[in-house]
Amino acid sequence: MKKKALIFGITGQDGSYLAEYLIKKNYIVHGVKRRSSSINTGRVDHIYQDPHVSNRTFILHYGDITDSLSVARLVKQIKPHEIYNLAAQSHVQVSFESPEYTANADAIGALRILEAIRFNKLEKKTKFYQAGTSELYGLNEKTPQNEKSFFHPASPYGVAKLYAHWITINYRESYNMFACNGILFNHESPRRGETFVTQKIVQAMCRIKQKKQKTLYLGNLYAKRDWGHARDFVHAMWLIMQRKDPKDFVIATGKQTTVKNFVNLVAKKLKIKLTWKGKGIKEKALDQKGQILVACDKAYFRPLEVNNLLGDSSRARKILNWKPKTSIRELVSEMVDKEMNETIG
Ligand code: NAP
Ligand code: F7E
Repeated sequence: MKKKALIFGITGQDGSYLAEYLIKKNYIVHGVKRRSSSINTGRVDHIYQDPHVSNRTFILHYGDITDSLSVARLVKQIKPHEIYNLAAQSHVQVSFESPEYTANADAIGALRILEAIRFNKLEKKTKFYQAGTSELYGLNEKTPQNEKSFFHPASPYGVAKLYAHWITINYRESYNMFACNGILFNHESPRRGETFVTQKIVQAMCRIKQKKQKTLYLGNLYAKRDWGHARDFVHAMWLIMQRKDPKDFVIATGKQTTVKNFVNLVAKKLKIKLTWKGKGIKEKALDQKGQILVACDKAYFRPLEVNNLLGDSSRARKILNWKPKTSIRELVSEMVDKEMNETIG
């Protein structure tokens, strides 16, 4: 019998890679998408199967993580072996603008799924994965961060995810459920949302190369992130769920890059020569003709910044035998190639 997985957040970056991965592993994948006025399935259209096809391995359902009834109904109807909770308002800066919604989706959303498993008496059958984040470490700048490092979230997003982290552990300890957290550091891909910094840089630099845009405006150039590839990271999610005992794992590359260096890597790939000048908000990157290609804009600075993230994933490397396959240069190359191929002409 094929295993059934239920993915909340199927239309997102990770949901799409995870669905592809599980279909290849012979799962039947059920995904939850929310209703929107324009179509939001672009990342999974290539694996879509018409409802009239018999023995479908990819099935989409409407639902919303802020709607307990739809969550409970789907869990009851599908009775999945594995649930991956990837659904979230996942943008840190937006969480300062919409803190209440972020708490509802990112914190209580996890509780709704856990309760639906319990309410439907599926504790023994259904395993639960919670999409945890390096944003939990926040102001704890002591690197590298691992499963034992203390949490000090620095945004409504981070605080909401802290609740989700602990409620997952609480259900595991209270009800003996297989419920676990992957504490994933930043991971990117050509499918990354356009307002996250890596994709924003790639898209703008490609447009600059094609003379369709003059300047890229950014916020803090000196934030350091541990950037991996989403494809490698969804593999870790699956490995976490295959264990006999539920355990939480940090997933990271163990290598750190600043936002500014990410700009330099993209410029290098596009053969754009940049010269950096100035300091603070006045820092700029110019091309050989003296045109300003990159500048800072206060609008992109956050009320509170997470400056220094670098993960130590030795537990995952030892117990799960997981390690990242993609270097940051390969990641940049893949993102730039995809963008250039799509926008040529
Ligand atoms: P993403 O691209 O922003 O995808 C988020 C997904 O959640 C989308 O499918 C979105 O649907 C869905 N969603 C949002 N609100 C929802 C709601 N109320 N009900 C149902 N679905 C909802 O995020 P991602 O990069 O794939 O990340 C996946 C998960 O990992 C998120 O929980 C994120 O917080 C967490 N995480 C991400 C990273 C990273 O670096 N990527 C690192 C650590 C943790 P729409 O398409 O309709 O918006
Ligand atoms: O910012 C700085 C910004 O928005 C990265 C989410 O997936 O990873 C992601 O959160 C850094 C920050 O990602 C701009 O201040 C500078 O220091 O790409 P980001 P994030 O905040 O790290 C974690 C692990 C998650 O869990 C989240 O869901 O880049 N930065 N200038 C900028 N950031 C943005 N977005 N835009 C700028 O113009």
